[in-house]
Amino acid sequence: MKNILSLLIALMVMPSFTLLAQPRLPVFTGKVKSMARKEASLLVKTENSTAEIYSYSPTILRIRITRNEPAEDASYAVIQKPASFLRDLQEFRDSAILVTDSLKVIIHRNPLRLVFRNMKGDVLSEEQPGFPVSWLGTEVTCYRKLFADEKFLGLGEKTGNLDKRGNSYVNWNSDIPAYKTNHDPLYQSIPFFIGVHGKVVYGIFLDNTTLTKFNFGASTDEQFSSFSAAEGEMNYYFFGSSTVAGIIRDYTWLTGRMQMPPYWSLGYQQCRWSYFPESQVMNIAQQFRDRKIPCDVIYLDIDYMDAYKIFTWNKERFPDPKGMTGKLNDMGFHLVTIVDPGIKVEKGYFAYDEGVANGYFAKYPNGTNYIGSVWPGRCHFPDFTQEAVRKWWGASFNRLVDPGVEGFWNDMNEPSAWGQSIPDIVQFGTEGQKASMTRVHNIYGLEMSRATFEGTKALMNGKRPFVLTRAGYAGIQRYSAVWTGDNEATDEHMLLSARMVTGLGLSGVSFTGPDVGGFMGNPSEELYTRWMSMGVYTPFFRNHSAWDTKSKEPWSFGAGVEAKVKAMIEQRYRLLPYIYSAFRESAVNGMPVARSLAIQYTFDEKVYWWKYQNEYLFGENLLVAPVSCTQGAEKIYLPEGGWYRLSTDEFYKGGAEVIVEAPLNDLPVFARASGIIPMQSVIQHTSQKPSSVLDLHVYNGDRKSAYTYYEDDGVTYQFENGQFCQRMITFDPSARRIIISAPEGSFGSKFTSVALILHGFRDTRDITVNGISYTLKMKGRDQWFAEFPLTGEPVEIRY
Ligand code: MIG
Repeated sequence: MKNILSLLIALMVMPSFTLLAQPRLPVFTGKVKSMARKEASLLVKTENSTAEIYSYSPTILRIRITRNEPAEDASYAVIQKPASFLRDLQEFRDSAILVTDSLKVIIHRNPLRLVFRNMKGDVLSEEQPGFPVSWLGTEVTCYRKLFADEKFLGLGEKTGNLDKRGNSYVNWNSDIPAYKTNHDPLYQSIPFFIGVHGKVVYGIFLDNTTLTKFNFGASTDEQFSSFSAAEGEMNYYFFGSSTVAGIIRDYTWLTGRMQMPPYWSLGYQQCRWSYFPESQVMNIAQQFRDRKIPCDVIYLDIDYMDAYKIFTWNKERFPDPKGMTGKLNDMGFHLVTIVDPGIKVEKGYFAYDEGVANGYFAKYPNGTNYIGSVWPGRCHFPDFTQEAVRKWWGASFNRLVDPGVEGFWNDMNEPSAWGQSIPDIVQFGTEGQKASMTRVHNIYGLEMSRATFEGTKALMNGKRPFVLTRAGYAGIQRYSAVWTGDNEATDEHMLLSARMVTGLGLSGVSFTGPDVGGFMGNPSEELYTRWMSMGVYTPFFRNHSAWDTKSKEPWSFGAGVEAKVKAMIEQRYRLLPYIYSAFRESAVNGMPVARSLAIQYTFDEKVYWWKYQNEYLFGENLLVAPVSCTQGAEKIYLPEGGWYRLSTDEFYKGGAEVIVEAPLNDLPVFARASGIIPMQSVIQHTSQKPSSVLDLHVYNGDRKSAYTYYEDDGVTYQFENGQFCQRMITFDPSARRIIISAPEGSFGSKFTSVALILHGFRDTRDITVNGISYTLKMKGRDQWFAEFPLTGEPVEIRY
């Protein structure tokens, strides 16, 4: 009776029945009724909505539209606040214009519809005439004009083409073992894309954690694109920087950037489901050292635990974890262990007892803890949206950190439970801040990774933890590296991985990679070899495979493959000074380590061609052209400029399609003309000191160039206090001069001299270094070098 009464009262005070009734037709924002200028925003009231346009920087705006008064303003992704970059509002009869130093927003009044222009007046993007923003039930959609030549990039970890035009995508973090190469959605939700048309670019980030959909002109007769969210606010950020790199810089300023990972995590990593017991782990480690194949990391998958209980060890398989990690560390290995979110329902298990006692688990609306089954059997799931839970989870890592684990692999955090359908009514949050699974699902992995990163960082006494995650949301780069889940040992997956990694890179996530060699199934010798060679040029280089597959360590395919793969991994270690500098760039300005050609060659049609879309830049000066393992030669595209084949120094003029040889031991990789690439001697692991000579490769070209070399201790956060070594290296061909600046920062470099290796400097046999003459020695077919000391002084080389 009481319930019926309260329902009646609720119905009477309800402003309209639209939310109760079955939605039949869309509701539009409607006509503008008022506009009010605030410090960092413009508030617009319309017939059916409240809209607010905020500025975050001259190139970053935010549009927030709600049916009712906006609710509390919170974001899991955004770490910045609005600031006053809006100039005065110009009001006209049918429209108004809001201006920053870089952008103009035309606000049409009937109906409310926004058009974004740059200062030159070019339209960057506009809401669809006739039907801009509308609701269908709780789902809110923004329709936008589709330009005839418009391309769509980004959206994070997606399958499909580099240009996502003509397709639609869904964001709902999903555990899809052995996913097909066109499957959607997968593990990550990054509702951010970059549009390219005419000579302009723009970016849009829909910051809504519910199920979101993006339609890039699929089935719309080429008229419009759209994006929508299942419930909550139409809340999108508009990026108006004039280059793709600028948009990525702005997006990663807004959602945060990667912190410098430990140097060892850039080395080669060996994983398998699962290495156990301890003797097997030690055997694998020993084989790397005996065979002199460089390797830094070994992984323990779920079988190291006692009955899959998180933060426990199986005492039979691993009787002395600390002793084992000690031995591994002595051999130059770092240990990474897996953690899953599911906490086994078992009285007496500390994580279960503590979680139940403190109310740390996700619940049904009646307050009982949700149970889903996963590896340990019946499990509860920590509510990572609560700070107290994140603290508790983070502190629990002492059971791994104390015995010496340094890397933490967050799996199954979509979250995944057997059946893959956790009910929507499962609730998170404390009183007053509760939210259902519909809103929490896509940020569960982000918040788990956050708890893991913050917790382990606090426990590791100033050392950098390495965190790896499968699921995530926009901003995941702040806490974790990402691997692309359960792929298969096929050529298609290997080539797709290039697009997934570069797609993540376009979306702010730089430290990424696939299971090299393929997780499911057994690669042929050829596929294994080719994929390992691609792994060298992948930010996260880890070989991993499922429990029912054959061994995939570098020696598992016989001596021939082993010799090739060993040489490849050695190349990875030679390149570490270059790779580390590229990571630094990601940490500083968000530029990904693996860069789609669309970042630098945005308006070159060929980079989007089906045949060339897998090519990417690895760091600033290397171009990688992935080739299937069945081909010994391939037609590739080299963008404008000049390119030297890394393995042969053969020169190619850019802006051309060329056929190149691609034997299994020589992936087509090219150094950019005028490019600078620092390298070092081969080491067996990153705790080993390379020779004190830094190999500085300079590739001749007609363009002036500058390269930033970066080094620090690779272990601690002391670089934040100035303990780093950064040098600007400039190459000026018209002045015939190379300058290595004096080091910035107080870190003493491992390198005390430089071997300057000149490529393509045909007639140069003598150089001067700070006025002293050196005669070059021959190194390779077209490589001449001289070695000289590197001190705290700048170095001027003339040739
Ligand atoms: O249900 O921990 O993607 O990398 O080896 C499978 C076992 C659970 C899925 C991960 C995979 C890992 C596996 N895990």
